[in-house]
Amino acid sequence: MKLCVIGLGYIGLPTAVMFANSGCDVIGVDKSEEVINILKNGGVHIEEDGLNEIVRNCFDSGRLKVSTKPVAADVYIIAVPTPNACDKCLSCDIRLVVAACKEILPYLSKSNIVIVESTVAPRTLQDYIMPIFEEQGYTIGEDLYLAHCPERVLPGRILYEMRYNNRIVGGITKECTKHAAKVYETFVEGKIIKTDAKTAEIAKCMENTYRDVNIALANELAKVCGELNIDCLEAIRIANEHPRVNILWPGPGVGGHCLAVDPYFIYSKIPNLAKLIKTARDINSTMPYYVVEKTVELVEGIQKPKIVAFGLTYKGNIDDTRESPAIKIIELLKADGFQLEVYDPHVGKGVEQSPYELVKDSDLVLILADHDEFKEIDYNKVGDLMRRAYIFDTRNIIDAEEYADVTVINYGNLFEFV
Ligand code: SAJ
Repeated sequence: MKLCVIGLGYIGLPTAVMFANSGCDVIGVDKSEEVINILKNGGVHIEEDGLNEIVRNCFDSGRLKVSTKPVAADVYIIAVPTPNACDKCLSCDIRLVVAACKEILPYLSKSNIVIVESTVAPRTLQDYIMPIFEEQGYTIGEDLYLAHCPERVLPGRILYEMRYNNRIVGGITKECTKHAAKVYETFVEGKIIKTDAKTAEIAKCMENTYRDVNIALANELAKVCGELNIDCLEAIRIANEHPRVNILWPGPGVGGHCLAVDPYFIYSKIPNLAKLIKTARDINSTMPYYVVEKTVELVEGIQKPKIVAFGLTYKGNIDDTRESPAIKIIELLKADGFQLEVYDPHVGKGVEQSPYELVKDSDLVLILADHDEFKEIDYNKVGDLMRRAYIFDTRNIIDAEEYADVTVINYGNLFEFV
């Protein structure tokens, strides 16, 4: 089986190597010359455990080739970004998916399979993608098979989850579903769940919306508890002792290219009905403002306070800064005129010095990502070097009892300091 994977990003590149590793001939296509050159020169442009090694093996075996242009293949997998459009409801911008479909048209032949992996709004395949191929004379389900097969992998565990997670395969027709499912049977060891395209589209958006709404609840509870002088973290821990309760954790906000984006794909379809989804988005996307407001209160009264932010990425142990609340917080603090140092070993920020050197004479360390490196820091030593040993841990990664020489502030005790 010969596959052409369009878009070699966080999903496309691992997908291409999974197929190549299972014996398929894969051409990975990316329009960025820079990405193609990095890959050809033995590197990878994204941080993901084990990815570099497996990419190299696939190149060495000759199963993976990369190019800026598509070629004729049996299967086309489209994994290009689908950001929010710049409209009022932040709908799904499918222009790159449409462009990729148009780009493969000259190479297509009868009985090819076209799979869209990019997350899209419900009904996108039916309403916008199918007509592109029909206009060329194809009958979907008879001489061309079109399906949506969203990925569900967690950044940081992509290679493992791509193989072992259950996979949704939703074709335009039953024949489309059958053909697309066969493609994934090459390497997927999880269950292959067969459905139709529009159900697959909304199911994928629902998964991330579910998580976004649950995080919003945790963030709202953190604010409410703060106002009531209650330790929110302790309360969540206790509530979670209930056999059917699993409240998530408050943080600096929700980032990444999934939770902060996909819920709008449902909301924008029917805004007057999708009220909870929008409220959750509003709660999560305004968390950086809450963190900034509290940070300002924490340094109040200090002449020219120096703040050191640990973490730029949207979550721990990855190098992905897309939609990162940390970046928003840093931008807002800088705009307010604060003197700020930023340290994030995963994106090479501030690494010229050690974190201990960076915190010298600072008044507040602000923890914004839960990288393992941050958990290994000796915060007593950090405290000794700071001018005022305050740490605002928005990720709740430091055990305050372990460190007597610093004041650890988190969503459990923030109300005592502001
Ligand atoms: N977060 C919190 N509190 C929590 C949990 C997470 O504030 O208790 C924050 C994180 O710090 C981060 C954001 O939420 O900023 C999102 O992180 P995440 O780990 O929940 O999810 P993603 O965006 O990295 O990956 C999600 C996953 N979806 C679900 O868990 C439903 C993944 O399986 C999807 O494949 C991925 O989106 C995607 O590509 O859609």
